[in-house]
Amino acid sequence: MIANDEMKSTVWKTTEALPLSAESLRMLFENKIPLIRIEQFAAPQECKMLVTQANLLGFDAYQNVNPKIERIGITVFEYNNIGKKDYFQAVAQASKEQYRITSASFNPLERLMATIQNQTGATARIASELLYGSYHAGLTRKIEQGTQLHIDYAPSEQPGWEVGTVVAQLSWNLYLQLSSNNHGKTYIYDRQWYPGDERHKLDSYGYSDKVVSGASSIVFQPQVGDVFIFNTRNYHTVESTKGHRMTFTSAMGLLPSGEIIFWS
Ligand SMILES: O=C(O)CCC(=O)C(=O)O
Ligand SMILES: [Fe+2]
Repeated sequence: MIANDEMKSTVWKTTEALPLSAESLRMLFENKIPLIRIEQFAAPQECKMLVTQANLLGFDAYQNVNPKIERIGITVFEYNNIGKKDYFQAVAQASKEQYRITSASFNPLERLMATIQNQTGATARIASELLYGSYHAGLTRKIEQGTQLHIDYAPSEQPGWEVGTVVAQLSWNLYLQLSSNNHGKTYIYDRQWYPGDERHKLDSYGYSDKVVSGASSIVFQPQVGDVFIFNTRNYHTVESTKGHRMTFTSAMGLLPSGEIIFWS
């Protein structure tokens, strides 16, 4: 039982990004470290080809999100309002679009799942439900005007979905295109979401700065080709960029069984 706000913060044992291993992944799920970095996960040319294909296909903006975020692919976040059945009906089309991007270069999700299985021994698979089948996993996303302070945590946001049964949730981003070394940084706070925080929610996804008052934070500046993984139950925010900022990303969660599932 959490007694007060103070106990919710300052739990990280380091402020450094660690390389991927069974141990670092466990500590990230347990929120004992802020960040895992996989350097040179993809070659610059591989990233460039993904960017070209994504721009050819064209992006849609997230619904009900300000400032604007663009993406190719579908999200459980948006289908919360539309309906679960509709999400699963849209999965096939979303996979087709993803294939049009990745077939010209490589599939970052498949590479990440293989890397995780090889380096940690965990079972990694795309999330699925008995009744509906496979989730969609993998967004090509442009966050160029920044984000609000937010969390991504299916147990609170998608309680009626199988992804809502994860015991911890992370996000991984492969940085495909960045414009400037001084903008578009990502901030992560040493402060996780608790149900009482809902009184500080501002709109469809943003929270007031009050929830992180007094909490320490880390900031990272990605390079093209890097993967960064962090715990999205922790409050986080992305700065605006002058120019382009494109990533390939999905959510990943730990099931009580120890399996790691991926979805968007
Ligand atoms: O683009 C980023 O650096 C992080 C975006 C984000 O909010 C997430 O992956 O959950
Ligand atoms: Fe996020």
